[in-house]
Amino acid sequence: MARRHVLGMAALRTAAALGFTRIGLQSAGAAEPDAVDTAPAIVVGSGYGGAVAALRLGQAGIRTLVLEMGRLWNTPGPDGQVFCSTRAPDRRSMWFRTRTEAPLAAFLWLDVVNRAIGRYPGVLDRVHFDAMSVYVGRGVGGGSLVNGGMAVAPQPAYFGVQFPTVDTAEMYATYFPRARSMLGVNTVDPAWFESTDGYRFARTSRKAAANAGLRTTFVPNVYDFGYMRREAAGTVTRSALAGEVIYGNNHGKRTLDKTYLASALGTGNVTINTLERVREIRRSADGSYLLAADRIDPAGAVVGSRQYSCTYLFLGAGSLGTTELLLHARETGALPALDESVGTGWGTNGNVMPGRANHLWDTVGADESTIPVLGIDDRANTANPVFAEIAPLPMGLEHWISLYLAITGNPERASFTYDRATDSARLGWSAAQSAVSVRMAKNLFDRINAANATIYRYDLFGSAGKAFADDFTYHPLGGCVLGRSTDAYGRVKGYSRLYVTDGSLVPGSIGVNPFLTITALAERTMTRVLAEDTAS
Ligand code: FAE
Repeated sequence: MARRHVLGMAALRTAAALGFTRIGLQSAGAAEPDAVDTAPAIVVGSGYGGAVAALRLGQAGIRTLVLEMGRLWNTPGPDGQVFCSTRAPDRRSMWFRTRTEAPLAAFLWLDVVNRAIGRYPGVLDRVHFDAMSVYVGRGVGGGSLVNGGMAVAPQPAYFGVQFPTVDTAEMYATYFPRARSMLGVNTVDPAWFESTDGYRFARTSRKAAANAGLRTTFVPNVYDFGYMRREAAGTVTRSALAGEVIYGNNHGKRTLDKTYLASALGTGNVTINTLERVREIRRSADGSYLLAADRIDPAGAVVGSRQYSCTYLFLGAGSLGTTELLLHARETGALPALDESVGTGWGTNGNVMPGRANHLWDTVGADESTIPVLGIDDRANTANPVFAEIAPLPMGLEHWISLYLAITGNPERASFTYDRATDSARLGWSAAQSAVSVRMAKNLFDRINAANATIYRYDLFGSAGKAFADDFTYHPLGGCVLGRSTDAYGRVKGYSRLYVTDGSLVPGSIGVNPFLTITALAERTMTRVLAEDTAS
């Protein structure tokens, strides 16, 4: 396996160096071979669900094509870096935008955060719906390229409530450990955490929480903490300690292209086509699946259309991408037997982001690590369950702000509907549903402010002077919920050999950061599907 992983990494490097949009062991040669348009298995999307499917299919000897709308991220730009920094974003930062749309829009009410950029298939997208916008990663590795790397398992009891058809004991004994090991999860050394300036902000927030009688807990991560310690010691190039995260980390983070996808390519059975966006799926008379994909050029123009066919189709396009594809297929009559529940059960994982102002003597440090490692755990509070990630705000100066990403137990769910006029999906999430997350988070942070005689920051989230950013989520979940739109293993109801492996399976909330759960569920699906469905 190690040798195969190395071969996969080499294929990724070669494809990047030669500017290929098709990545596989074969493309390690000088010329890009003709594209395959028929494969036994196709995987849509290369985030967590897609990457697990690709690796396990490849290992089973099944020739597999992965279609990813984003680009491969390992070619240095003119500045010698693959990714741009959060402090000086350029066209690499966002998906076909002329201006960045950072979650934190302002500082002291000033519009100093966002910058004009050129249109390009950048790594972070913000998808706008009526009352909610959704951040997603674009590229080979999906959300792993832009996220904070927090790899947290939910509480078993909550997992059991959300997934009544899944054997909880088996998940915690087999699939969560498998996901952790494959993703390269590690933990910060507690002694180093206590001493390093990079986590002064987390220690300050921990003290404020403790003053309110609240418990904090360490959270594992896929960022290599050994690397971060060397960053702090000045022996390697800085990434987490240089403000890099939402527009990509140039070093230190074990993103999917370095883990699952490198191993998948190393099997020799997996090819990844980039800058190809699947537009529609249907089924032919012989039961195979037909896909139409648009080829996108770096300026965003559709420069061609490709048709693909496969026997086994795995959807890993994320909660938005997979739900949109299936909703479109059902509503246009391409896959009319899809269940009525497709498009429902969607939620924000209760995401809401507040900031607090600390006293002058409670400093957060100018050198914050971008990688969160602590969460305030108030999930036992049944009226207002909250797990609040202590989030960094790496501005390169002392600002006395404590920022949080609160994951509240908001029970609100929304549905997508297909809008025929625009041929797109509309999300029925309302501002009133976000207000439920705010109420829950406010309950917690009011207690922290009262115990510390501190106040909220009203200058961070736009001109309206909001204390809570409640109009975006990092954690879109649901739309094709496990056990409702699919069977208990992600097999889509109404169609054989069609599977969902991504965050759309999670019913709107998982109580903690979701990618470990998505990965573990995908591992469980692939174990079952490869044992039962592909044998004949
Ligand atoms: P995802 O990773 O989104 O992958 C879907 C892939 O499919 C993407 O590469 C898309 O470009 C591609 N795609 C979509 N539609 C199409 C199409 N039609 N044709 C071809 N390709 C397509 O899906 N979670 C954590 O657990 N811990 C964290 O610390 C954390 N921090 C986050 C920070 C940020 C800024 C963001 C945005 C998210 C964060 N998340 C975090 C959420 C996490 O990244 C997310 O739950 C997973 O990435 C979802 O995995 P999926 O496999 O569902």
